[in-house]
Amino acid sequence: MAMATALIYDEEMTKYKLLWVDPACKIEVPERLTVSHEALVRSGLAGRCVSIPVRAATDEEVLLVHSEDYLEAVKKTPYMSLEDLMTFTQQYGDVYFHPNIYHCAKLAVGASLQLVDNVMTGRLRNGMALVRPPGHHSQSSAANGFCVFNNVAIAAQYAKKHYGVQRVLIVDWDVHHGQGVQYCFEDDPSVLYFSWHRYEHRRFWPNLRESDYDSVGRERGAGFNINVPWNKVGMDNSDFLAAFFHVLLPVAYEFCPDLVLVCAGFDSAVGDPEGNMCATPDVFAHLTHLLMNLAGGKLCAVLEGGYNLTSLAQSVCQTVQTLLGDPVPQPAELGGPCGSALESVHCVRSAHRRFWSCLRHAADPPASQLSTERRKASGKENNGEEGDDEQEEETEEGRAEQVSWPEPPRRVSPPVRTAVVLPDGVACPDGSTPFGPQRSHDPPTADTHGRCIALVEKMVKNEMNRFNVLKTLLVQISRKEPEGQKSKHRIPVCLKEGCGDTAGFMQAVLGLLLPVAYEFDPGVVLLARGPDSGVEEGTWQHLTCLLQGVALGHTLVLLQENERASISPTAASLLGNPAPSLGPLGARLPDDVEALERLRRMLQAHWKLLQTTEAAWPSFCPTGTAPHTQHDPMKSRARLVQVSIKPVSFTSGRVTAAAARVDSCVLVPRLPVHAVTVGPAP
Ligand code: X5A
Ligand code: ZN
Repeated sequence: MAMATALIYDEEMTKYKLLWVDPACKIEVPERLTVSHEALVRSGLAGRCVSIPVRAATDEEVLLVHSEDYLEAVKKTPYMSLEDLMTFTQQYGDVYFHPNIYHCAKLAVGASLQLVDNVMTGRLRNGMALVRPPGHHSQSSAANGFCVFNNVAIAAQYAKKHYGVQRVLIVDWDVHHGQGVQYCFEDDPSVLYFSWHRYEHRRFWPNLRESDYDSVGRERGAGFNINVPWNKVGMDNSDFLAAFFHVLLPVAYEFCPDLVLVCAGFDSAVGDPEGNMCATPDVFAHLTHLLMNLAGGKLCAVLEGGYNLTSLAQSVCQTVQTLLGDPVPQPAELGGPCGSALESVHCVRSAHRRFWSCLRHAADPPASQLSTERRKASGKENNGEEGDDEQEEETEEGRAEQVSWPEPPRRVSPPVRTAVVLPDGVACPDGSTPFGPQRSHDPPTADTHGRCIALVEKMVKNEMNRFNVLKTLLVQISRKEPEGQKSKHRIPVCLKEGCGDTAGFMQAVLGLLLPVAYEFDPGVVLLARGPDSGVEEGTWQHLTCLLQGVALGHTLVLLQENERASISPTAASLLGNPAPSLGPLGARLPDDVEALERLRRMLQAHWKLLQTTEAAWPSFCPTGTAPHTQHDPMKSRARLVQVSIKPVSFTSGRVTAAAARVDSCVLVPRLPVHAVTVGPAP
């Protein structure tokens, strides 16, 4: 498969602007595109992408989503006087026209279609289109919210028509609700639309009843429209990741798209005057990474909003760098989702539980009396203080652009991405580097055990975390029964039919392992596969890929010597190749879903990212204390978290010296796996 990432940009799309005074539209400026593109050029990322020319969409393509009358009306705008343009504009909400916007809108659609063409033909792996005007608010016969034609909706229809794509996932991480996309696919089960958006119980633009969590789609499309309304501003990385772990990802894996389109708006990032959210630009690296193994890696991101030029440019860079396959940054301090976010997640999960097997055990809908609408003081952003919501918003509105945040740390591509330690006579997989005595400058540890240790040392060099302690996440996949005491740091997951049940396995990975891994924030991940684990190769690759979201991708994989066929697929995953599509996941075994739910509820007092419901709700926390407000002194001292999916046993030891830097590796030790000792100082 082709490795490259497409970047589509054309300066022409900067050549229109607001020609009159309109406070609602003044933030949508040409510089949004120039700063984003310049940042990509300056950081060297643009140079690593394949640049694809834009083209103008044809009438036929625009008509895939829009009405003829609307297209004909927009066609006349290049010839209108300023006054006529203003009048034409007035029939729509929060949008402006300009003599050149029709031309740019055709290019924005064409750019999105160029991206789809390149990705669907397999010429390029994935890509991003930097476009203006944005698209997700525009509707069949209406411009809206700076949008003229619905770029992403047209792209989805086009992919279905020209490539016979059966299932498209549209992820709309823009801070506004893409109601135009929702209207387009509401009754269409072949397009799953997910959108989170600032809502504030309908007080935020576009103030639509149908943006709430209970708009799930209709008729055959019921279940294929997922709205996560944010009812407070100030949502942060934890809130966004919680929505991914507990809503989007399980459903997306169950849905199994052939193509992923992202309405990539960055007004959901910190500093944006529209969103007033607190997610840092590096969260987009994680959002991108978590989607990159769906649809065999076929992901097309199309720019939507983003109005703080600094935060926008940084977020665009994070997204593109992740598409290029560079290791993702360490997830910033994840304190767990706030009460209001949890309430939203809870509502969405219960609204969708009848459609998706992965949500079947979601909690009942909340009693309306307990809604955040009535409890202004809940959530972290106004910590216990009573206050008038409206007034508070205005203050925050004014502050948004003055908020400061640290520039995301530079992300580096390691010189050696994946090293392998192999028994004699096993060929080194493509793209990997053999590690061992065959390289003269390596330590003279001839045995595999010694080489394992030396490799771990290399991986963690200069990557000690802020406590200056090496935290290790140990993930063991095995057929054996779990042994030893369960605790918050030792989590055995037992699946009824073992790891061969892909639906159950992925549920455990997405809903339990990843949230714990992200919150734990390890310095290194040890992923060990015991003998005859029963896990399918493709599923294993997904696990390997997904776990690289933590520990800067420092992943050590241990395979059994007799599983040589797994070496290449594993190395491919460590090298950043997308895992193969798993096919739509069937129903999870009720026993497994229930066991996992039970485990999650048990652990969520400690691991806040496991929460899917506000713990203060009576059914889950009879005492009424929210566990996530308690500080757990043990957590910062914990150095090892072990998640075992039918575990084998490991012992802790000490890692000492260090040498050159390696990011990930595959090991096929001669010794039994349990002889490898890695861990904290005693
Ligand atoms: C694409 C986008 C926002 C429109 C806001 C109007 N549109 N108040 O972010
Ligand atoms: Zn937006």
